[in-house]
Amino acid sequence: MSHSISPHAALVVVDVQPDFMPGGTLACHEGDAIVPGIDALLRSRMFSHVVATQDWHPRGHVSFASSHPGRAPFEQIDLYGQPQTLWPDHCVQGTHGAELHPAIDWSALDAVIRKGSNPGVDSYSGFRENHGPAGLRPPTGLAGWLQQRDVDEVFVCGLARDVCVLWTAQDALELGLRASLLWDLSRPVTPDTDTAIRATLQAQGIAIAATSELRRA
Ligand code: VGL
Ligand code: ZN
Repeated sequence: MSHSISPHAALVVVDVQPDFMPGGTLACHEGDAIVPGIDALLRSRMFSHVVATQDWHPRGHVSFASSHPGRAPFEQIDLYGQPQTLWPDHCVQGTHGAELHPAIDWSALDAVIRKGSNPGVDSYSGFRENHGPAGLRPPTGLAGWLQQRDVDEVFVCGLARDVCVLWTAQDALELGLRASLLWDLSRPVTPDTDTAIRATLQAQGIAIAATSELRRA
């Protein structure tokens, strides 16, 4: 299938940061393999709107296993009545691992949404925090940014395919946007999730797209 990129489509590049690369503190499987393709896609100027998200945690963030004595990375705890995976320390504000990846030319970026900066709440989706008072999950502003530009379709890529990329695409769909996940420009943090992720996307109506199928409108 070929996807023609309308002026009402946005590219959302999720969490392409050194800590999610091999050698980083929360490495995604082959995370570095997507870097040249994302660089080329940004340079192509194919999208009228380009947004990046940046995982941006303070030291001691609640999602870090190191903040919970006796707990190890990748264990789950109950947090505000919901499961929270505990991660290795990652994307600490101001560190090299938290930068937007230095091998990508980000000049085409229109906006950067930082997320996860609330010390007590995680934020997987680029659209809203994982929890909030009275069940109201605080929005990041991305929804309004897109809606005010008449965006009706998003293509989501980046890291991690099974966490922040997935949650961002799901929220886009919930907001009434058409959503596609650029499969070749994403990688998972947990290997062997590909089959389950594909099934989830298909069941929910999120398209699985390849960068090679993208065509200028
Ligand atoms: C992510 C786990 C923790 C992601 C961020 O970008 O997918 N995963 N923080
Ligand atoms: Zn994080």
